[in-house]
Amino acid sequence: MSRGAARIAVSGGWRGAAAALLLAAAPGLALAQATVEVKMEDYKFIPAEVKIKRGTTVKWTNTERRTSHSVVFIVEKFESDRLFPGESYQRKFDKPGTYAYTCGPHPEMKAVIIVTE
Ligand SMILES: [Cu+2]
Repeated sequence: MSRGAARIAVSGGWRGAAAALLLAAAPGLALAQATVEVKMEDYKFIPAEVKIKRGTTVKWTNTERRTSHSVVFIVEKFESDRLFPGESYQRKFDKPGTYAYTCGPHPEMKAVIIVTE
């Protein structure tokens, strides 16, 4: 990355300027499209609390050996498909808020996604 940037700076001109703009925009883009991972393991969501910026995607993966789980958003009364070991579900959060969720077959599994501006 740094070597490429150096070459661009040397080549200069409008092409160099455009490349510099792209590089400057890239970190913001990466942030907006970020995916945060949550594991379902030992009858727990790990981590149980996740804070993200709006526009972030959360991906839940069942890493158990035999047990299946789901993701149930309590307020919205929405349940994902049942996830068998190795399967995952993802959701993008565009609206700020606190999303408490649990697992359909295991209501003792409790966790929360906190979405900020
Ligand atoms: Cu479960």
